[in-house]
Amino acid sequence: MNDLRKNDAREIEDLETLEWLESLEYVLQNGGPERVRELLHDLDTYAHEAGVDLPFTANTPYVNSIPKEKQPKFPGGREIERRIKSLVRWNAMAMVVRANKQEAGIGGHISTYASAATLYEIAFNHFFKGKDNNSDGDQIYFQGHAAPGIYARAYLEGRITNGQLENFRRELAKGGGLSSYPHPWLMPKFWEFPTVSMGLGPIMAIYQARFNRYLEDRTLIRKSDSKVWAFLGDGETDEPEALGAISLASREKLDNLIFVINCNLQRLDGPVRGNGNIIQELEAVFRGAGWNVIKIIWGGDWDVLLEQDHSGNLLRRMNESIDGESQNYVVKGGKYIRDHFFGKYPELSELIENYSDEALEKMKRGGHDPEKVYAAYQAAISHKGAPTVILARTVKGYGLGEAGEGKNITHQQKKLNEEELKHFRTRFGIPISDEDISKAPFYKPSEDSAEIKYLKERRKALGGYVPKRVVRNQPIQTPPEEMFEEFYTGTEGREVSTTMVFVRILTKLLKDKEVGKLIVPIVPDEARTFGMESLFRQIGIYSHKGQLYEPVDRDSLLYYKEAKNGQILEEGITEAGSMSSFIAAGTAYATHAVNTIPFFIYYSMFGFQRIGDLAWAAADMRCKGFLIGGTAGRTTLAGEGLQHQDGHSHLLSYSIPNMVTYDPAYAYELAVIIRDGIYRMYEKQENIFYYITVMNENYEQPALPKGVKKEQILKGMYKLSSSTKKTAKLKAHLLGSGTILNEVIKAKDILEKNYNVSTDVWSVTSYKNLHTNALEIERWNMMNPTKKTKLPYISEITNNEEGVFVAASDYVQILKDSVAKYLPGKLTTLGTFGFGRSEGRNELRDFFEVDTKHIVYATLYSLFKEKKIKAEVLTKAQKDLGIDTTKPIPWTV
Ligand SMILES: Cc1ncc(C[n+]2csc(CCOP(=O)(O)OP(=O)(O)O)c2C)c(N)n1
Ligand SMILES: [Mg+2]
Repeated sequence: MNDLRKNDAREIEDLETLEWLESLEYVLQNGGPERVRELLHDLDTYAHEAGVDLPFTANTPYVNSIPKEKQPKFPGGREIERRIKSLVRWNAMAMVVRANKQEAGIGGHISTYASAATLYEIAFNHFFKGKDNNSDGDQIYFQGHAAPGIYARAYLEGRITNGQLENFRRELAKGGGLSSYPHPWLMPKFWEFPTVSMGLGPIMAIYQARFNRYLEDRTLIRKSDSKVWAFLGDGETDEPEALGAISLASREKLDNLIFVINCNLQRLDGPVRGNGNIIQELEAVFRGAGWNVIKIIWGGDWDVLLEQDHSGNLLRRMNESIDGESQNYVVKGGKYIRDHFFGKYPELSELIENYSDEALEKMKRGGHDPEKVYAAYQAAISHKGAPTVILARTVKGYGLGEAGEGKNITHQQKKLNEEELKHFRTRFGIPISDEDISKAPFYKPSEDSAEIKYLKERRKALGGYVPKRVVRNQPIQTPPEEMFEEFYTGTEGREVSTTMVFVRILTKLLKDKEVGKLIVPIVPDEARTFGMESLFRQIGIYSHKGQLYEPVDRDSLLYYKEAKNGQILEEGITEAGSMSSFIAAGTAYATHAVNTIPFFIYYSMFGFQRIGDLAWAAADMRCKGFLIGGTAGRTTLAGEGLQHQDGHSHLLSYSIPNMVTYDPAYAYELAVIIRDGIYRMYEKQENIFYYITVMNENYEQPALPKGVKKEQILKGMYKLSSSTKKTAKLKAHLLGSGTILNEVIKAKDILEKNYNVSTDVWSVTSYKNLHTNALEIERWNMMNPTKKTKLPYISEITNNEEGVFVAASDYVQILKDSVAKYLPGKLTTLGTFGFGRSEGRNELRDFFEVDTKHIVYATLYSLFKEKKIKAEVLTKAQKDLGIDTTKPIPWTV
């Protein structure tokens, strides 16, 4: 085809398009949107039948979801809100710049908040609900890196002092400072939700919204119109946790949940999708999952152009945009926009003929237009039956100008030179003189200024300042000792596992008048694994919809019962989701003033190793509750092998400072620990949470020995039995935990009978407790050299003992090594360092060298090293005990 004919064809096509569009417009005017929908559906069917393969798309065009005609009237004062926002912008920028002047490299982020200012300010002035008058308010997950803006607003509100602002990122400075990011642990009266480890905010927000429903359905709180808001970055959505649970939110129809994704099209290094379009991509993902999606892409000034464009080319051009190119429109200015965006089609060049380059440059992205943002939020809070996501297009580093607006380096920008500061000041109209500008001073108008008055009035009308963490719960009464007494008496010959004991304790707690309704059992599709299926029927599985079907096992006693007031959170196979539920339930004492007590039971191997960062976030949030690591221990879980056998979760739990950790062996230990846990967390209101391992090995559960104090069990170690062999020359102390305590007891018998070693047995319930207590005492001694030296608990109880010490457990050696120096004799440690194996229990214990014979042998070797016995005894023992000295090193194979 020659060029002339090509042009003709193009013209005809354009004409054809125009005719179709005009017809559609006619139908829209006369028949309304419903008729348009019908018609398009029929066209679609017709094309399909004619063999035209229309590609599936979950996308709508790249325009605002709410057309101008549907925008509600903006109720606020545009001008005053703009001024307030400018002040927040300035102070947020100044706090980062000043902090980096004081100490280079202290960090901080300017550009994230700069892009999100309108998104936050509209919410602060019109939507976020506070907690005044004992209301629960909204739960707001602020984007971690936007923290400077949130502080800057609190500064204007009079909640944060000049000094604190000055000490941003200097928390140890005199007078106190501000934490870099939202950390309730560090600022417990301010921040509620830690969000800076990206991806955790969104998933926690989803489960928070669902837990709010759970509390309502179980009548633990009143129904309210509280919302959960999660603000996140567009780059953040690449985290699997960010989008991994979105279908739960739509399935559960969580219309109390709003995601606001700040689509500044950039992350740290560069564009989120240079060659694509992140807004369209996210739209498809969320729409596909059943969310209500609201896009705010273009500011109001674009509406004028859209109305004037009859060629359809503006929409076409918008749809063609890829993000890498859009970024150029920010960085390269008006001329570039004219040439490259509008210049592609002659009709579009014509359309903007009367616009100056500067005017083109100033045309806003939707996320910077208060009226568009307001309209989106209004639509979101009124939407029924599905969660809403708002995809707001913004400019990263908005307002920074040459200093980094839209540039790839903008995320890391922390310093502004004098010219850049002046530019910022002038652009946002901050009354700071040229002389003062280089210092980047904070600026706050007087209390009776229109700005401060307006901002305070708005927050008052909305129920008080946010963010704000308030703890309003009343302590509860710990269940009485009698409830636990059956566990102190032993099972009298009956063999049961500590998992079964745990389930029995849980069942009793659930029946308790006081705490029963507060217990929240959480399982990631493992209730049957842990023998908890009787609870299905007894307390029901929570489902907002109730049970719409007859379960196949309806005739059985333990049928799968779902109910609106069900108590179990059966999360399905999502440890991250279950942990998020645990966090929502374990922090409800603060969020809702309800003392819910979560018990999250899971395969211990799929705990910290899998969701360690969420456990860290829980710790930061002062979360309470019990994490129960089931099928724990590297050698108790026969057959399962490398991916299932856990010998190190206790080591991982060491790393969480406020986590109390136990590896109990017996029913009475477990009962004492759980009761004390409830007491410490919910009566004494300590900011701790628990990790307890339970095992699936059956054995007789002994009675609480006379003379053993519960307090010793809690401190982490007590003497289980003293040797009756008082005259023997050789002395040993065996320390055992969990199921391996049974191996230790068998070892004692052999040592006493065959080797004439007087042997005492100690049960160690928590190496972590012993270790942290020792650290504390040693530190005290060091700080108080003139005072009487104190003894760590472990030293105190072993002080007068003689002989060698051997410790064995189903966990890695280093746990036991952590207490070695506090014992009066040499400690030999046996543990399970290495990859698990598919094998039987006995073979595994032999492989890892934690079985009876290895404990006996290690004890003899220790006595030999102390020169208490001869080498020949060892050589003989190897043979008698069946120690294979040529076997491979367990952690190398
Ligand atoms: C889990 C995790 N990984 C990496 C980081 C480091 N990090 C901080 S901000 C950032 C880029 C954020 O981009 P985006 O989510 O788009 O937010 P924006 O600042 O653009 O609003 C990165 C990689 C982090 N905070 N958390
Ligand atoms: Mg971004």
